[in-house]
Amino acid sequence: MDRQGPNIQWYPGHMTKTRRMIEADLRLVDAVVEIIDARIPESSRNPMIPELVRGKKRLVVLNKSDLSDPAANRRWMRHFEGLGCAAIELNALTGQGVGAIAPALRRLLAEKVARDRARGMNKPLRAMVLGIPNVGKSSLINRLAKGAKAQVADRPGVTRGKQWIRMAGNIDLLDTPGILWPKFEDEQVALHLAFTGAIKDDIMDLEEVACKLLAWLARQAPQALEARYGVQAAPLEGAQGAHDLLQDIGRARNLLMAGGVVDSGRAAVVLLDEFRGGKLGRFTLELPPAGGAS
Ligand SMILES: Nc1nc2c(ncn2[C@@H]2O[C@H](COP(=O)(O)OP(=O)(O)OP(=O)(O)O)[C@@H](O)[C@H]2O)c(=O)[nH]1
Ligand SMILES: [Mg+2]
Repeated sequence: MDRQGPNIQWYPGHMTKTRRMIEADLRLVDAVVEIIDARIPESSRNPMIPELVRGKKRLVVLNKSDLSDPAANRRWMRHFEGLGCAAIELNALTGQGVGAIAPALRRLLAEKVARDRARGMNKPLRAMVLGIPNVGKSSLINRLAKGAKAQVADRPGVTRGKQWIRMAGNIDLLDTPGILWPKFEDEQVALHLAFTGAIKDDIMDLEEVACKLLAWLARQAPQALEARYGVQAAPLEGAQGAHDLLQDIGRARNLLMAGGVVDSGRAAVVLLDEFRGGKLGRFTLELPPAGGAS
């Protein structure tokens, strides 16, 4: 359904063009459904969003909430509600949480609904999906499209060639999402995107990413590493410690090359795959600032 995949190279000209397209689409809608990755709510947002969508009501969808820590999901929802947004948890793969979207949008737009009603109108509310690559935009749109009674036909004049999906609750959703770029320049952000699989693996040094992830896990949840791989994860002493731990994991999984040398490249792939798939547990890498909204 998307025109662009996750391989986008975000050069400045492309960013400007994308931004203009999103600005044009924003004029057509009453609200924005901003999808973020519940494991990395900060890193999976484009920092420009608040400015870009100013004046529009915003529903923040914490997607992939099956992979993140449930208590952290609740904290993040309170955080976004404190900023005046609506917020829900979603698993776009199973559809869990999808039924909460239309009611949340109607509550968010209650004033507009009341205004329309006072004028004797019952116009559909209109919304669009926004998010960085790989957060689950297509999964959500496909799910909503399946649940919809019919694909809303092109309505020339009103929508200028756009396709809409009519959802439950008298809501029309633009069928193409706005794709924004994450903030790659920040090293911490880039790593968190890499840990969760939002950055293509072939542009990164996977062993380095795996070692950084191991350092984080050894601090936050050594027992998860110990339980899954039977390794001693804590205490971990610096970069060499992480590298040794990756070797231990490779050995535990029998990922050996000729001469019994551990294939640390394959060990890195295994660790990252299993972490991203939730096999080590549910983790949230970023928490909202303490003390409420900021
Ligand atoms: N575990 C889990 N995986 C999900 C969820 N939502 C999406 N995914 C997976 O995440 C990956 C990306 O999902 P898409 O729906 O293609 O994401 P997108 O935002 O459309 O990505 P682009 O088109 O690349 O911008 C796919 O492998 C999905 O199966 C979720 O709630 N939980
Ligand atoms: Mg997509």
